[in-house]
Amino acid sequence: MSASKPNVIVTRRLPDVVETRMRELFDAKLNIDDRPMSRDELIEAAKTADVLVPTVTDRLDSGVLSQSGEQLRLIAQFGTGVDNVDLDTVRNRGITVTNTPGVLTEDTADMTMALILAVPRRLVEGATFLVNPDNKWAGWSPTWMLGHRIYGKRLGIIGMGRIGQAVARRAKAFGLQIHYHNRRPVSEETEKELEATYWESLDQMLARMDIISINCPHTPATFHLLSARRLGLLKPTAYIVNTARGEVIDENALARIIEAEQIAGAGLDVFEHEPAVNPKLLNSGRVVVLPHMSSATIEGRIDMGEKVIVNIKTFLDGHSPPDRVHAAMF
Ligand code: 8YV
Repeated sequence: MSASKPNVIVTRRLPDVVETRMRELFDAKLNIDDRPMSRDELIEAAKTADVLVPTVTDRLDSGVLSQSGEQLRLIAQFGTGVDNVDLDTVRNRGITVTNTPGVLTEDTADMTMALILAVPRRLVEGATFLVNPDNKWAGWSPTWMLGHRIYGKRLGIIGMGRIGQAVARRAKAFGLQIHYHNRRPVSEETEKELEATYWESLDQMLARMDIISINCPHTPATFHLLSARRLGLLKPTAYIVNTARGEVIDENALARIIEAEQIAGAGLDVFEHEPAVNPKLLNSGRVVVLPHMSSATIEGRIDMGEKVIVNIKTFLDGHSPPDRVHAAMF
């Protein structure tokens, strides 16, 4: 690495305060237009950067990373999920990867809870009805716009890490019964606090839940974890909420079962082929769709940027960065 300021390439526009600090500390190449980089531009960036700061929208697969320059030593992801980065290739090339865990936990859990409320209670349907000039509201009616109660229902959380637990805390306060599936049970203390029931068998849990929330990372092991077969285990009255990664659900299979009314509905913030969304999901009255915005708060994005800076600084100072990613974590 050169003795002058390190060459840090940031692939997307970040909050002003973060970019200002990056300019002070590094020879920062910023993306002021915020146009997502093409594959060729990513390859060029990997060839020239000392540090690369990508986001979820940058696919750093082995084809891109195998062309990286000798000087690329750190990929400081702006985000918690690192499924856009081929971790085998980075390990083989001795490149360190860091992420930004913790600072988007509460915001993501808030949005998950918002979807858990919005879908069964038909919130978007109701809100858009009134503002559509084609609709004439005839006034209150005892049988109109009826949704389903969430109080007392069973919530099955898939992935009981930081975000899963933050969802559980909120959901418990709303009177939901907490169930979860995870690689291993959480501590007894946490289970007690959340009054949570562990299901070793995902299949068995799915068949008994009223609402499913996906809160696990996307890894080779969780790709299409909710396969067509598993989606078929859900009760016809069940809802699915996904604020994690679209790839965890077989999106075509989900669209089919929604269309066939084999489940009651879904709340989706993430999609398998973003920014594309299966049109059947867009046009279904029983699905609430959001454009990947669960962590989209200005506070969260500034905290994420701060974490990226601390990870870069510590790494460049010769220390182990606080949020170093090990493949085994995912
Ligand atoms: C971010 C996320 O918006 O951090 C993550 O894993 O999914 C998001 O909330 C995005 O990934 C930033 O790269």
